[in-house]
Parts: sequence; C-alpha cells; structure tokens
Amino acid sequence: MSSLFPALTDAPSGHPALRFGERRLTYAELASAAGAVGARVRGEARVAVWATPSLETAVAVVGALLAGVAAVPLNPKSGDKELGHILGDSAPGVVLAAPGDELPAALRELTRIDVEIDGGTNGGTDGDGRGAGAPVGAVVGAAAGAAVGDEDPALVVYTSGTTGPPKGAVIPRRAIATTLDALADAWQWTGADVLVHGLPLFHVHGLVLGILGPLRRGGSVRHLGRFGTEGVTRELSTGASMLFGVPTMYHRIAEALPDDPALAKALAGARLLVSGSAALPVHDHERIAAATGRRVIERYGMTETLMNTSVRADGEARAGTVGVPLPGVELRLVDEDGSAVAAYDGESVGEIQVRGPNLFTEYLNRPDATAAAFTPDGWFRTGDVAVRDPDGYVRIVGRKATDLIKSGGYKIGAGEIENALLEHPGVREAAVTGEPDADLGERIVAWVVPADPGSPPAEDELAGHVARRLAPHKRPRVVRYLDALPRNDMGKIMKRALPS
Ligand code: MCA
Ligand code: AMP
Repeated sequence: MSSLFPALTDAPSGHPALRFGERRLTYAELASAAGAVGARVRGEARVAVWATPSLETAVAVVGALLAGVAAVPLNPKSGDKELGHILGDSAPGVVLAAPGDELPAALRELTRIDVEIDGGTNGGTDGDGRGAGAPVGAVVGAAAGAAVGDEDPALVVYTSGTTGPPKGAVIPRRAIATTLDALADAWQWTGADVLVHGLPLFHVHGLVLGILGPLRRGGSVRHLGRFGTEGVTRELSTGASMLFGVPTMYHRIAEALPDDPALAKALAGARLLVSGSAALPVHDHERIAAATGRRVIERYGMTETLMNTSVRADGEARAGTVGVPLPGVELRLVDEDGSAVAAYDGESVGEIQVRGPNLFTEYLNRPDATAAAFTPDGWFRTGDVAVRDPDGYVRIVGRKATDLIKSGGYKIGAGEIENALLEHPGVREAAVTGEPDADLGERIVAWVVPADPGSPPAEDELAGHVARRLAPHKRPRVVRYLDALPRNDMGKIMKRALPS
C-alpha cells in the first residue's frame, strides 16, 4: 500500500515534525528514529507502547506503522486490573518505552525495547535538523514490513462499553489514511499547519488526529505535555496555527479568558480551533466567540469509526452542531423500529449509524461484540442519538446507553467501575451514574451500600481504589451512601430511581 507518511521521505529533511517541550525532531530525525524502531519490531503481530506524552511514544507508533506492526497504546496511569486485561487480550510481543521509564510489574515480563531518540546523532534537543547515518529512504525502507496491506491493523485502541472490561478496537491502516485525508479536506489542513495540543496519546483524539494527523500532512505538532492555557497562549503566539482539545479544555479556556488578554489574542490569531470527544456546551462556545471573535468548530468521531462529521473550515461554525458527514462517510439516523429517519427538520431523532472506509475492522477476540455493533448491511451502530438540520448539519442530542459516561472527554463504562467497587471489602452493593458537571461534562457518581453501615469506606478510599485498579480518570468524584439500591421485581437495579 502507499505510505501512511510520505513526508518521512519527501519533506525537506530539516522540516520540524514533532516538539514536546524543548525536545524536538525534524522529519529526517523522525525517519531515522522511527526507522530504527521499525527494524527492531518487524515481524511482530502487535507491540505495546507505553504511551506517555513524549517524543518516544510518537516515534514508537510511527516505527511500528512503518514496519506494518499494530501498536497497542497503553495509558501509563492504567491500574493493575485494566493493564492486566489489555495485556492478556492483546498479547503484545514486546513493549516499547522511553529509556528510563519505570514499567509496572505486569509489563516487566515482556521484552522491552527502549525507543532511542538520538541514535547517536543529536539527542533530540535543538539539533541541527539532520540525522547522521544512513540515508532516510534506506532507513525507512529497512523498517518496512513485507507486503503490508491497507486492511492490516495499525492500532488496537481499548474503549469502554457499558459492561465488562474495555474492548480492543482494531483500526486498520486504511481507516487512518482515509479519516486524516477527509479531515484535510474539511479543514484545509496542510503541511504548513502547526498543531498544538495537550491530549493523551493512548486514545484516537490525541494519537491519530493529534500526532499522526500532522505527520500525514507533512506539518508539525507541538505537544504541551499537559494541557494548560499558558502553553496554548505561548504556542499560538509563536507560530502554531491549530488547536485541538476536548470540551473540558475549552471550558477551562472560556473560564480563563476574562482575565487573560494574551490568551484571547492568541486564540484570535489561530487558523482553526477544533473541539471533539464530547459535546462542547453552547455557553462555552459563545463565551469563547465573544472574547476572541473566533468560533470553535466541532467534529464528531468514535474510537471505532475515527471521524464521521465535522464543521468545515469553509462552512458555518454553528454552536451545538457537529457539522456534516466527512467525504466518504455515509451517515443515517435510524428510529426505534429500525427505519431510517428521512426528515432533515431539526426535530426527528434517531440513532446515528455510519458506513465508510473510516470504520474499524473488529473488536479483538470479541466476534460477538463485533457482530452486535453492525447491522446486517454493514452500518455501524454508534449509540449516539441525533437530529439533522434542514441543511444537513448533525446535532447530537443524547446517547442510547445511560451506562456510558463521558467525563473530561473519556468514555467510561458504569459496569467496569461497579465491578471495581464491588471488589472493595467495604462495599456490599454499588451502582454508578453520570451527573452533569460544568468542567468535565459529566462526573462519575458512585452509589454505595456499605458492607458495614456503621463504618462505610471513605470517599477518598473508594476513589483511590478505582484509580489504582482501573485508571485515575475512572475514579468516582462523588460517593453517595445508601441502605439499599432501588431494584425492580426482577432484582435489577433501577438507576433512574436513585435520588438525585
Ligand atoms: C487525582 N489524581 C489521582 C487521584 N485523584 N490519581 C490517582 N488517584 C486518585 N485518587 C490525579 C490524576 O491522575 C491527575 O494527575 C490529577 O490528579 C488531576 O486529575 P483529574 O482532575 O482527573 O484530571 P484533570 O486535570 O481534571 O483532567 C482534565 C483533562 C483530562 C486534562 C481534560 O480529562 C483529559 O486529558 N481528557 C482528554 C480525554 C481524551 O483525550 N479523550 C479522547 C477519547 P495528572 O495531572 O498528573 O495527570 S475520545 C476519542 O478519541 C474519540 C475518537 C473522539 O471523538 O475524540
Ligand atoms: P470514544 O468511544 O471514547 O471514542 O468516544 C466516542 C463518543 O464520544 C461518541 O460516541 C460520542 O458520544 C462522543 N463524541 C465525540 N465527539 C463528539 C462531539 N463533537 N459532540 C458530542 N459527542 C461527541
């Protein structure tokens, strides 16, 4: 197949590719470092990547892709239970990590490959832009896997469902190429763009859009390490042209703007401000527009589908909508009876179903879940509920599953948190719900029946328990104690009957 990253061989060798703080790589240096990784992992079926927000993570993933090997990005804050599940399910041959990163016990049994950035050339900090050693084409060629095809897996990204442990969405190379090219069309995204963001690199948003996106265009990305408004101001004031973020980040920007004229100026000068992963509240959209004169554009995607719709750079950025289907993506709304909703009237609701080359292939080791996710004629059931405006703009109005919570842009299944809570000796029964939260969109609430009503486990104790077993972003932000959970005659917990 054609290369995912033509710029690795075609870009001017000194052209900047990646920057994380003061550490940076040109295209030539990236080709050299990623080529070396590719040469070492060639022949593996899957490799795990310890996905810290670092140059090494980007180099590891590009290296694996050069070799035609699927990368499984791991949240470096994953707890034991989550990590154990992902490793058991995806069975990576090796783990790629930055030299010096300390890995948890579960990963120490795997062969470790340290991602070397300098390759003996320039240490990755302010180099002269030219990697020494073999010519770029030769290095990239040496990494290339034999007969890598468009349908071959590029990534396995773990995503939560309503119940059970997260599922590994197998994302083929073709989906990455087509989604990034469709976004280039919608956003007029070119190699001249410089992207800034502070997103995590173990999900589609930060990794596929935020790292592989600029590299496919031959442009550059500056990663903030961790999101903050100062970093956004600094980078947008010094050459960055685009900002990607989740709504929580735009909420924090909206909160900061009244006292931060430099931030307002920086945002006003950006070419494109893009939000996704959850709904951007209209209030935050309008506050940013009022302070900067700029409208944030929203795009809508999923781990399984990559990107489905977007407001176009040359279209109208209307608050509360996710724009129109991207080139190549078929989108329909389907009502409760399974028939398509034809009306573009801004009122008729239906589940969004999509079809196109942007879709994943399967959930790893889960043919049951894969089959359930598609209709017989190949439409993917997103579970998101929407209406369409007369001009085709899609407005997401809800979700079919109440047991999926979106907090800070992370999708979190209530069932996996309930299971973790039930493993705590102080918990007899547990139910988890999401509640509206101005900052996080939704916050996780745990309803707990203590094993000993006289001494219930403390809120911090339960939050820490979930954070250690699963991941910190899955911890309950609020714990409410009850004598019993409301149940129906069948014994099923009635979450709607929980007091609010
Ligand atoms: C607090 N912390 C704890 C505990 N309490 N750690 C362990 N145990 C505890 N009990 C730590 C946290 O680990 C974190 O550490 C720090 O305290 C602050 O935590 P928190 O308040 O949760 O984080 P935050 O700063 O409020 O995070 C907000 C955020 C984050 C930055 C917006 O939610 C985020 O990065 N969201 C992005 C999600 C995303 O990329 N989603 C894309 C998936 P430390 O500060 O050191 O970390 S969706 C997708 O990909 C689809 C395709 C799409 O459409 O995009
Ligand atoms: P994930 O499974 O973590 O990839 O999250 C995908 C889900 O995020 C989608 O099914 C939507 O519910 C939600 N989502 C992503 N982008 C948007 C958006 N712009 N507006 C509303 N919801 C969104």
